Amino acid sequence: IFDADNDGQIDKEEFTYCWNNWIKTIVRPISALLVIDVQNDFICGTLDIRNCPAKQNGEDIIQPINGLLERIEFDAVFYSLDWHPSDHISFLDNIGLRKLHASSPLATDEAQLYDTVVFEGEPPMTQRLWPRHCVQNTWGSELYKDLKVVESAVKIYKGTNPEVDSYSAFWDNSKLTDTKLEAQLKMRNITDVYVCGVAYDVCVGATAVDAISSGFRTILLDDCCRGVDLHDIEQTKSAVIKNHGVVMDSSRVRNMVE
Ligand code: VGL
Ligand code: ZN
Repeated sequence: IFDADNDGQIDKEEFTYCWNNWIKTIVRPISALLVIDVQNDFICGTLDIRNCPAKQNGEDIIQPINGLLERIEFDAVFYSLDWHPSDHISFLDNIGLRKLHASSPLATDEAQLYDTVVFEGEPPMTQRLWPRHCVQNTWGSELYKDLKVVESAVKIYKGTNPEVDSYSAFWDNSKLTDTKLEAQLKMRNITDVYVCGVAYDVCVGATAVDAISSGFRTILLDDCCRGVDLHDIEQTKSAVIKNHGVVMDSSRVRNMVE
């Protein structure tokens, strides 16, 4: 904006007028917060991340996430829930229910928690094995009790197909079925997606990478995430940065309205 009456400067009043009357309409980001899998089982239940290699504590993210929800007016808030049937493929104790493929690095009686095996299928299915967690309609699958849940929020359920795991809140791991999250975001004209939750290097990372692929400006909120493995957490951050996403702390998030 060039103002010939004022040495090319525009004064604050004029800028405010322009911002309120048309710039904002054109360029204001429309933002959504995605809160990924902040459920009892990951914070204090069967897949408590305090027992995972990184020894992080999921409880640490509750205050920063609640603070963000109190301080910032997001245009939309989504909570994803890992929502498995009892016979889900990712549970170590279900390994006997399915046949392993010849290419599996481990046999049925060798596989341990967190190991990766390959199940038979078309195509064969690579799967990491987890303790039984987030079984539909159990205490473990409920959102953690101290997490603030905003009224207008939308819940996204994932991992409901027993035969395929689903880390991203957008797609299952085979990219066969989507959760309708992308359609919900596009329907609301969302441009910017803020991502937080657990596990940093599993579901949060997969969701952030898919958000970038779907064309959203994507901000990963580092202090609002806790994960399984320190090396994988570093890889998650690098992948987001390499794909032109942003990794930052929630203290730097500002309201864009007014
Ligand atoms: C998750 C492992 C298995 C997660 C879900 O929410 O990050 N991790 N299922
Ligand atoms: Zn799961």
